[in-house]
Amino acid sequence: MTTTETEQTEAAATAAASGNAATAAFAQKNRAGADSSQERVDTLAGELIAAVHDVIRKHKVTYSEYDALKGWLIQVGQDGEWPLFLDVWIEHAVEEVANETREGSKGTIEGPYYVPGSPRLPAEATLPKREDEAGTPLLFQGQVTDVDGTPLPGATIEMWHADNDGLYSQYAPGQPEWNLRGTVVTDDHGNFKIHTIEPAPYQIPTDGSCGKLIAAAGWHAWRPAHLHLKVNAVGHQLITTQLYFKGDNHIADDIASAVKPELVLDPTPAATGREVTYNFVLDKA
Ligand code: MBD
Ligand code: FE
Repeated sequence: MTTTETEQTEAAATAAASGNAATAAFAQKNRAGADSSQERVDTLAGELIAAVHDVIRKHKVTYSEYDALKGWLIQVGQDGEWPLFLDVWIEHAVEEVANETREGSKGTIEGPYYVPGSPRLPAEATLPKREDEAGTPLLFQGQVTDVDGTPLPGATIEMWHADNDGLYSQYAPGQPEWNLRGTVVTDDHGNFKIHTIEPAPYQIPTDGSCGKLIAAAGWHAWRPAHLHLKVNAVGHQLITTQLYFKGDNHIADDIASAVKPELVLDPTPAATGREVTYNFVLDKA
């Protein structure tokens, strides 16, 4: 490859590149305890397959439609887009069940672009960003408490979000490794102040299998702009969540069905950019 070709390849954010990176990252995930009993697999796999049969009979699915499905499923794997597909269209139901009895702050889906081990930062910090990072400056501040109101010093707030082009570091070319990713530790009063920029809305890559499905079905490919968070403290339940911005065009029709009214921020103008306060309440472990 010539230098020019290499640069062009590296400059393009493609579905296959982000998909394959998300697939490789998932392979590294600690999935201890991911096994299920034979009885459980029998029930879940059996009922899922029966549900597919029901759709086929109800809509009289043809052989050409069956072949289109087969080809598409094969292509999802080749594009590395199984993490994207599952997290966009399936994860929200798993999250709903998992957090049914949670009393504290609302959670929502993790999505495909979390990376563990982001740089550890003090209670007031600026997320790693490029010198010329585009986007409206955002001050995101608040307190982490227990459900009984006790402040939680030393709680960790892992934050990751897209840049002003809607792209995530480590899943698109051109960003430093930990760009817009950090782990902030709350102070003695459980407080934190995170300086970052407002992310842009995220569009599902249109050049891959998920994009092909979206186009074929006449859907749109957008998620509202969002901040991803994992908040945790010793003796408490980890919360995985996302926060959105009031007035965003896709609050009401997120392709990933992950917006909840409690998760919509309404930042106010600040000296530079905007600022917002949001408090996290953690359930006991
Ligand atoms: C994202 O950024 C995201 O958060 C989800 C859930 C799916 C695709 C891209
Ligand atoms: Fe996201």
